[in-house]
Amino acid sequence: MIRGKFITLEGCEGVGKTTNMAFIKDYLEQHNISVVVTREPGGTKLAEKIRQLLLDNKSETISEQAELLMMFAARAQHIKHVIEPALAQGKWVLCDRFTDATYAYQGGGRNMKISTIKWLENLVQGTLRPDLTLLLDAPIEIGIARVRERGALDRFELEKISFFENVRRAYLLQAELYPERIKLIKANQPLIDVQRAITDVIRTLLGLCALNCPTSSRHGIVK
Ligand code: Z5A
Repeated sequence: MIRGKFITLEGCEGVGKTTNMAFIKDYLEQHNISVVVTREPGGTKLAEKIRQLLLDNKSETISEQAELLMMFAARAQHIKHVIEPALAQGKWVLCDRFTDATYAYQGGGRNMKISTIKWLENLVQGTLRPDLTLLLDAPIEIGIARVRERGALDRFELEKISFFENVRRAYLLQAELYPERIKLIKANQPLIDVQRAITDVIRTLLGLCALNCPTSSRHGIVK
């Protein structure tokens, strides 16, 4: 069985991650790829409970350390019960946020040590890293305005603009550090143009898969 690919979507609030998940899923399925769509924090019963605790803006104050550990506790469950089994079955996993979000929010936003995050990443993930990450990027004000239009704000969405500026900066640094894996998509353009840029990147990945694994062309992967 050929292992599936692991694709993650990242970016600050309101840049269009959720909107484009469905688009990417449809695009992959048109190429006869079986896709598992999931999200972080979340993806399993227990991890979704942790998500609720993390987003609740009425709970007791959550310490930075607790927040970081809860992200990785949820991730450990998600990897064991959803991500790894799907990849092993040859399915592709499309995940709304993953560990780049931890570098951005807990590292950039909360100013936690990168070495600590890296240590937890290695502990929880072993060698698992996304094959491709689409980083949707737009000026903070644009995403925040979109989210505010939607209504009630969660615990993260109540942070100050400076927090999100730091998050965005940390995301862009990740993209600089891992240019092979992280592809930057301009998200402050009409949706049709965002989706054209996403298609270009995914098509390249599909082409590479077909080259590295000639049998994959039988599954409809484009060359
Ligand atoms: N978090 C963390 O701290 N550490 C971690 O390790 C992880 C997560 C994994 C939950 O994430 C929180 O967890 C998150 C970070 C933290 N903090 N916050 N906030 P989430 O993914 O559930 O939350 P989110 O980023 O706020 O998601 P979102 O608000 O749903 O944003 P989005 O998915 O990127 O955007 P969207 O829902 O697709 O689009 C928003 C609106 O804009 C919607 O009305 C669209 O129709 C519209 N839209 C989208 N694209 C366009 C374009 N191109 N033009 C015009 N309008 C558009």
